[in-house]
Amino acid sequence: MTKPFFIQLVFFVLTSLSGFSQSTPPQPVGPLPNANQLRWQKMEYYAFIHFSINTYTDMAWGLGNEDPKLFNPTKLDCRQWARICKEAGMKGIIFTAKHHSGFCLWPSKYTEYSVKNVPWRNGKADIVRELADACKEYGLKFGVYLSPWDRNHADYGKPEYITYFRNQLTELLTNYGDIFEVWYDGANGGSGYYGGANETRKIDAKTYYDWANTYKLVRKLQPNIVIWNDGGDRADLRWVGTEAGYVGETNWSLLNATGDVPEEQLRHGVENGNAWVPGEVNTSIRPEWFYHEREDRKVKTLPQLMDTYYNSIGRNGTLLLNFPIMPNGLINELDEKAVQAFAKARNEAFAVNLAKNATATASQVRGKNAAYAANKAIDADLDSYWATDDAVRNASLTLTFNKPTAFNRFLVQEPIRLGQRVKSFTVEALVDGNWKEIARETTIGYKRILRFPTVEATQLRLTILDAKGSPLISNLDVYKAPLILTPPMITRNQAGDIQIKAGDTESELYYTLDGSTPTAASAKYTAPVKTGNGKVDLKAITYNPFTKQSSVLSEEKFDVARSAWKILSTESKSAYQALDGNPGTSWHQDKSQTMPADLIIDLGKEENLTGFRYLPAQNWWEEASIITHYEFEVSTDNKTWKRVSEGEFSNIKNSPFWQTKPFAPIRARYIKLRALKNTQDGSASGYAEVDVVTQ
Ligand code: FUL
Repeated sequence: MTKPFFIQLVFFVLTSLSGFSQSTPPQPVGPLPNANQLRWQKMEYYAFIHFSINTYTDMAWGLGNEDPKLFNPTKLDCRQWARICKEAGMKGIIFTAKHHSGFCLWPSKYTEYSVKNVPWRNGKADIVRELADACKEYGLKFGVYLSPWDRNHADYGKPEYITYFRNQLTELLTNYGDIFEVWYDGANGGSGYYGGANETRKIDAKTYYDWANTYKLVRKLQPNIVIWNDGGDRADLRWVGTEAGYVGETNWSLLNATGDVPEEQLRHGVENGNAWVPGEVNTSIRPEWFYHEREDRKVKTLPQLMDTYYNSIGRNGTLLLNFPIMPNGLINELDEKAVQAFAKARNEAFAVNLAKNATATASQVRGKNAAYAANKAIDADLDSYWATDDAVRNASLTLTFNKPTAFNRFLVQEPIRLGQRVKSFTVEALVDGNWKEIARETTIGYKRILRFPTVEATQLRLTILDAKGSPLISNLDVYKAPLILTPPMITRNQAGDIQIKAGDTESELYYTLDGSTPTAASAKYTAPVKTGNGKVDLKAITYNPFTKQSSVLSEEKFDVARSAWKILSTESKSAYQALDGNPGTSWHQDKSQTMPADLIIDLGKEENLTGFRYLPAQNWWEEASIITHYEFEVSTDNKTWKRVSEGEFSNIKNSPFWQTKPFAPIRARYIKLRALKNTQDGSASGYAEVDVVTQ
């Protein structure tokens, strides 16, 4: 029914006088997320699970020729995986149904290289089914990883393989219920078994897979899915350019949908990008994605996991945290404990939202309308928001606490269904009557969480300095998180002296050298510990004398000291940075050095060698690249050499951590690490550290 004319007139006059027209909702500032991307973003935290045939060969990537008989998870229990994920607060699981080896964890009709040809359970198992069922039971969403690169399949590289790939995808997206996300890794390393051809096959990742048609198939089979792909075409989500567990502080959920995406844009998104492609931070709870017993002492510590949280979910990303499955088919107890502690610490940090004890006021409210008032940012309803008039780009929102309040965390959210808008903002605290700036930042997005030293204040002010449209804030929380002590960093220099460092200045450090667990009664660290030339097992804790709390333990096992080592293959003094025990410093081959490039070292005396270790330059993108293929030789006289190991450092570019290559025991005095290939053709290879393992 239309309103009588005079009411319409009064309405018109009122709206014109008071800016009431601004009581209509603000227009979106595109590009915008679609419903699947919005649903996905709200999941925030979910698991990756890596398990395959190479779990049984202790490799990062299978070669495609591994014997299916090796696959023997005697205690397999997908319900254990789901329980752990659920208790950890995760919302779903993405499973490596097929990794690069090509081995399928479901009985695909299209290949013999799968669980159907293993003696375990007489070839009757379907691990994808077991996990899909366990996810349902625990109320988790389920996703699949199907590696496009297949090192087993004879047709890989030919058009026929694309049909095979889509057939497999159809099986996975048809037979296992709702799939929330599908993952296509971009690795296309080249060499493989390929049905017995044992050769290197190169494909053009942009054209070979014909992603556009694969995506159509995916969306037809699973209309609610999100697609992750860092290979060819951009999909619904983007890789953030690293597997180290963080996205850029500036993080736009936008990208230009076509063309190559430089690493910089993966990390930060693109402010004026033409498509909504939010970042997903994928990282493993251990250095590598698959299980290696040697990494049992390298499980991410609580402070590392908390950093990962703030650097992913706290920066407008989601967190995809990986569990490697052990050969027996279970998640390791240490990993379980780590995610439990992580969940507990998050619950403690975000237990009490202090913004609840505050009143909110704003410099400007859209049409002076209560529906957009400042308190909409603290009303615990994520759908309502504080808004300003359309023309506003700069505005502030102030919380006034009912008493002086101490806090060290600030959480802020934009209603992203109307677009990501904020370009820059500050947070200030009113301390003793003066405004003190505690943060000056750029983007917000779905969620931004800031950490800063505790301040006690009567007011807190969020000022939007600039935005792509009128700023909208749907939520604002304030917390006082308890302090978490960081485990100490332990390094040993070439002379064999050990340095221990705490993450803060208040704490003390205690250590042991006899394998026992250090306490505040153990040796106190005051200066580098002289440990001579032998092997050393050092354990240390950070201890806060005021709260009497200790950190999680750090442990480093060092092999023989490198004090007598001499580098023979170069005169360059800086080459010794590869032996200095400091992972932060590195040496790179001379730029004129062509491949293969040798690093020859005299150990000073004969040793019983059983392996070598290589840590690539950690800032490799700036000056030197990472060795991916190598040969390792040893000698007693620096003349006749014996090759004791050769192969690839799989996935080292994305996971630039320590690489350990064991070999049969041998006595030698000279070692030669030969780089055959590195990540950037024609560039110099970089070394942060090179070490040996002795018997
Ligand atoms: C990488 C792969 O090559 C790794 O093996 C792992 O699956 C990771 C999630 O993606 O790039």
